[in-house]
Amino acid sequence: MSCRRGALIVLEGVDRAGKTTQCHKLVQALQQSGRAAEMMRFPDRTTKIGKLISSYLEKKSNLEDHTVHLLFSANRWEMVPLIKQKLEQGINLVVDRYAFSGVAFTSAKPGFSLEWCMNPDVGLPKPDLVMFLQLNPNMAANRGEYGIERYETSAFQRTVHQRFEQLMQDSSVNWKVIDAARTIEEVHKDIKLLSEDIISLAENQPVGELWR
Ligand code: NYM
Repeated sequence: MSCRRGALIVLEGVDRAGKTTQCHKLVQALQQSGRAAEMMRFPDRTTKIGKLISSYLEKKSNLEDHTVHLLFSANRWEMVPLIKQKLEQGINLVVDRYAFSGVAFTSAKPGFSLEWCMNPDVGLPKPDLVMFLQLNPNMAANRGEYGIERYETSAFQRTVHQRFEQLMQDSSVNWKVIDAARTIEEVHKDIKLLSEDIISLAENQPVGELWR
């Protein structure tokens, strides 16, 4: 492989933390500075599996809790060939949610351990950087009414936040916590700097395997 690989950069956080806005701004900023960059998001609702997930989230269908967890994971695995291909082509991928959301949301349901939830995602391409947009769930709720999709309640989001805190104790993942309570531009500045640093570091290293 002659060309330098792209970096896999993930943004995580509870709903309303501003992930999607920041992903778009980061892709734009990287492109403007002459770097190849593309955005991806999970769930990717456009695939067959993604459509099942979307219908579940919109409460148009019911799925058993383990089953939907595995579908979210399968929705990431089905994108792995594309992820690897883009990274090898030198394209930096900015990803809106990844396996961490998968684990945080399912393990917020009763009876699901972190360990069980992590298993299906073990071995996914490992992000070079995971930025957690930290926003206390009360502030997130103040950003306006939650939507009508599944999981969009303050109580559930508080538990999700606790699960993210547990996941962030794992030092095998390159977590960076970003204070998301500031203005869009302030948050963006931090995200851009951290991303530029990791892009330079990652280009000479192979892509790792998550949680392995
Ligand atoms: N979600 C997202 C999960 O429950 N498991 C996952 O693996 C992923 C990636 O889907 N409330 C949840 C978190 C969100 C919802 O996300 C849809 P978005 O970013 O609103 O489309």
